[in-house]
Amino acid sequence: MSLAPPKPDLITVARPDLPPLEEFLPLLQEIWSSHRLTNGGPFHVRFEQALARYLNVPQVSLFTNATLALLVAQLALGLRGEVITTPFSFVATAHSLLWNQLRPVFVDIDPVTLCLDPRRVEEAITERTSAILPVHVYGTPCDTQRLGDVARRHGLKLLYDAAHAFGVNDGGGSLLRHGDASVLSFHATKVFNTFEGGAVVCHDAELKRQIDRMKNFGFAGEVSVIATGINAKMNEFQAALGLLQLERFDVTLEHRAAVDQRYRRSLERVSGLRCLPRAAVARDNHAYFPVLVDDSFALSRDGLYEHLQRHGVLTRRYFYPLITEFSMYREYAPTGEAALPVAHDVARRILCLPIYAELALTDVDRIVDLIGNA
Ligand code: T4K
Repeated sequence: MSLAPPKPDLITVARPDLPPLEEFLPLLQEIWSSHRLTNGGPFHVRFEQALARYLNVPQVSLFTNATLALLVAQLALGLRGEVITTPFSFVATAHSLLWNQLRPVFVDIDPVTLCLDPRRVEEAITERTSAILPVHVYGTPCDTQRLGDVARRHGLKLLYDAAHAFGVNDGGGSLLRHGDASVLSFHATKVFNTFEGGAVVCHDAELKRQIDRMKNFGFAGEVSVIATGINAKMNEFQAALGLLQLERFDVTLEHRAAVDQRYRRSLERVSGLRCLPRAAVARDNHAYFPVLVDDSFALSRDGLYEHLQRHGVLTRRYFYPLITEFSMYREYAPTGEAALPVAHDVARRILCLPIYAELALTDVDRIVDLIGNA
């Protein structure tokens, strides 16, 4: 399989991995012939089963995107009142709570993993808390053991936003086996894409049945609606692409790993810039390449962002501003001693460099040279 890139003028932070078009056309032909476009058609069935096998997880429910998957998973898990979550994420994590009339309680992150700090989680639990919603940021595992302990001791649901964590194996198996459920994103910018898409992974067949009903308007059979569900189904085009993407994912990861390794080696000579430590996992997915810009670096983080942009390299400040900085979350932002010092510091210094399977190592060298000469 060739991953040779058409040379883009600009280097963007992400670039969707796609199979050769000629491999997709026969699947489109099947869809055209069957006229089955959505509502759990044959590609949906095949992709759901193939995904469960590939990820080695018991239950998978496909979605049209991760935001709706988060929303439905929370409904199916029966969350109420307050949910403890992270301010250092894409805004969809918190938006899903507000759409469900749940109150986000933001606590600080761990300075090494940049995921929710379990100690801060435990301090924030009240009698109104029903769940914890951590994020495996950049595919780095949260402290799943301690979060699991906290959830068990306090009788809380544990729902992981695993939008970045497709294919990560933490040594004991898929990272997605932790908690009551995990939500994946297959958006174009993600390590595994189905144009747009997502999934809920869980252990329990009954929970999957509920989730499947909720993503299909609440239908339980042809003439029975048992809940106020929503339309969040994955269509046949997405599912057909997903089947092809699964076949190439291992190769995609090898290319990403090479990019990751090149950055790490070359950036060693640049002072004032720190790569995040490699996650201690059996299989990383190299979903992002974040660096922290220290005050000792020649430019501020925003200065470096602009410098690279002027040279055609479009980085992103994932995740700046913090979710708590957006107007609809200000009322939930903690103040005083609980005021999220680690998250604020990281959001001020973080920069995600381009990483994707087709990124040439010579382009990585060019990006590092641009950084080194800033
Ligand atoms: N939870 C977490 C933790 C998440 O990070 C996300 C999404 C979600 C939940 C919700 O998942 P979904 O509902 O989306 O499945 C992107 C994505 O839109 C978003 O999915 C993602 N997180 C977030 C981290 O990043 P933007 O605004 O940065 O995307 P955009 O359009 O600026 O794309 C970045 C670069 O990628 C572009 O400069 C060019 C390249 N690109 C992008 C697209 C869309 C392409 O080459 N082709 C494309 O089709 O948000």
